[in-house]
Amino acid sequence: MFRLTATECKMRKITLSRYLIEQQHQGTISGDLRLLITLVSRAVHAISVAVGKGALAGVLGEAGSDNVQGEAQKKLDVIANEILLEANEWGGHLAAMASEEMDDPHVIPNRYPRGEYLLMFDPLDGSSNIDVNISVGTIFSVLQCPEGVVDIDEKAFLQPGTRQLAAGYAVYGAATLLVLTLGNGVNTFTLDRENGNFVLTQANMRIPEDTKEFAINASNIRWWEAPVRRYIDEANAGKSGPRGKDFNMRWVGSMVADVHRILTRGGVFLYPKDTKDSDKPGKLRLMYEANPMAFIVEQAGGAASTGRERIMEIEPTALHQRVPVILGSRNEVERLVAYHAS
Ligand code: AHM
Ligand code: MG
Repeated sequence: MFRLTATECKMRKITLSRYLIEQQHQGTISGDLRLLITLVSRAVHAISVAVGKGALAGVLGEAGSDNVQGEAQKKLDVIANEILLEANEWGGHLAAMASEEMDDPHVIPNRYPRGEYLLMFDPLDGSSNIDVNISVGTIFSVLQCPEGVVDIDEKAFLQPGTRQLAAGYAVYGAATLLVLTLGNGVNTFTLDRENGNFVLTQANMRIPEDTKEFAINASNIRWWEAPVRRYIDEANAGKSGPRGKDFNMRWVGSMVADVHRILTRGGVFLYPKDTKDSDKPGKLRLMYEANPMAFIVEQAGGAASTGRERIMEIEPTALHQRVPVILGSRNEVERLVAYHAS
């Protein structure tokens, strides 16, 4: 496993293309998986341009439609979804795609060659932040299409997160970042806006095991279950409480931004099960939010759980199913799991 400082990365100018070619030579990925990640990165670049133009391109505001979860779609949700579909449809590497913004999977049309991979994405995560100019992102996950499946439907996608071959997210923030795991560590690439290249800027990222920072939407406190309430109460008690240290809290409201902070300096992110709506065991979606983030966090030495089970081991039952999410610094996640067990 290689470790480079930011300066070394800059000096060596390892582009995403070069990184992927080297991974292919080492046998980590196939040529088709390399193409898939390359095309996703092109889509990320295009979405970054659209997000960056904002009101100038008339892309802010509501689309006037709802997605399958009954949430109002933003114009940029729809645009980002289209960009990802178009970028990935023709390459011959995919069997189908699924998205937060589409009720059913999009099977590759007959006019294009069909490949062996399945791509899932949340095209614009945190899109409620888009109109107020706060970071948003894209999350994606890659699975193998089960052998022998010809008529692809939702069932082909219902595989546990442990089967993911690659996962990543983009953050459209002050800089546009692409964070990627191919199952052998986590690397961050920064978009060089002058030439369109993604350049490796943080290699082999590791999440500190301990933290003094948590991320949760505290306005939901009245619906939290006892273990979560206990954890947050103890953290808020600070130095004189059972944890013996003061904690800080951050909540961007875009999972990509909150997770990226945790990947960079540690912390724990919670969107836990609560009693607000008994039909929803959490807010975040398993297949294209929780699983890819869990894969990345585990690859960086962190942990990801619902509080009751490891996220990546959940046997999915529906494409758009929701799950509780607790992820980040390993020791804090383990503490929360222990609180749930007791
Ligand atoms: P989205 O995919 O529709 O944008 O919803 C997911 C987002 C996450 O990015 C974020 O962590 C969470 O919803 C914020 O929820 P809340 O507004 O309840 O704080
Ligand atoms: Mg989302």
